[in-house]
Amino acid sequence: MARIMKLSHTLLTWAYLGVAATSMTVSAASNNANGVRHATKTPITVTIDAFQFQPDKIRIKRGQSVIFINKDEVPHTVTPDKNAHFVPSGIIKGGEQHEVLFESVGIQDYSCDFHPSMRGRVIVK
Ligand SMILES: [Cu+2]
Repeated sequence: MARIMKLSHTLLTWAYLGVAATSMTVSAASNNANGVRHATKTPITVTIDAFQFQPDKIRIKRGQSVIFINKDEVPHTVTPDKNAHFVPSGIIKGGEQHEVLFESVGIQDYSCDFHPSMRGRVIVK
């Protein structure tokens, strides 16, 4: 009997850890600027700083999202190239952020509408 109690305690502990991990993931995803939550995995952060995407090349999994944080004072966009597949960010004002969900595998290149030399790449597996 004692052995069973100990086993169930272990299971409960794992269940609790599972819940904690899940709520951490949810709170990370809820950082989305517009409050919409789609991502099934913990988002990755890309900073826009001094007219550069940092890092400008990342690898993620399908269904994962990227939060672009604009640390500049001017607006930027994350706009897919013609052969890329994700929803354009629209204008991200200075000091604001935007979450982009990547649902298609492959190389997803993007640039800023206002500053075409600002380019980045997301490799989705
Ligand atoms: Cu820009």
